[in-house]
Amino acid sequence: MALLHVLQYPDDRLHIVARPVTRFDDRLRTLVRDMAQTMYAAPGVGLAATQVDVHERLIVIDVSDTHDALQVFINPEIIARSGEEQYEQEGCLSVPDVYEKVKRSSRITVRAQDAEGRSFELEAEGMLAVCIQHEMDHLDGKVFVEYLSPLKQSRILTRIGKLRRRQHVNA
Ligand code: K1U
Ligand code: ZN
Repeated sequence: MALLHVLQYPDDRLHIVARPVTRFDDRLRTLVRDMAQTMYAAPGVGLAATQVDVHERLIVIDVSDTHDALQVFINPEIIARSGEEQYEQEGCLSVPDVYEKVKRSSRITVRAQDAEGRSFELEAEGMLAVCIQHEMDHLDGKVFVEYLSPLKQSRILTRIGKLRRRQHVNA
């Protein structure tokens, strides 16, 4: 198993639209394992392949308190949305230390495949629904801060720039 490098915003590679997974082979299962290990180590509750510079439609999620309920979604599609849209606080391993509210569907039905290529459907609400929508945005090249106002986005970019310069000086 291996820890993968997580791309940091702003990085143009975070805007690449991922292509469908077509081969359900050992390479894919190794990628799933490495992504899960990277997510748990971060720590985070989700990770999209885009964030580790692999532009294929694959996400891993574990929103359990016990970190033992890994969910893998390959070629995920939202096939139904219901309930009110709600603002929930989000974070992102590609945008460290930024937590902002984003409006999302409160209840979704997802169709996806598992690591063996078997198709399944799942209804999700709460944190799982938020996380699936956030990770699926990554597969479409969208980072959650892009839902925020231009002013907030520019403040975030300024803050990230200052942090990077400080890290560079201290390196
Ligand atoms: O970068 C990512 O896409 C992962 C992201 C997922 C997410 C979190 C919250 C709302 C929407 C999507 C994270 O995991 S950020 C880190 C985080 O939220 C967390 C870290 C440790 C414990 C609990 C949560
Ligand atoms: Zn993210």
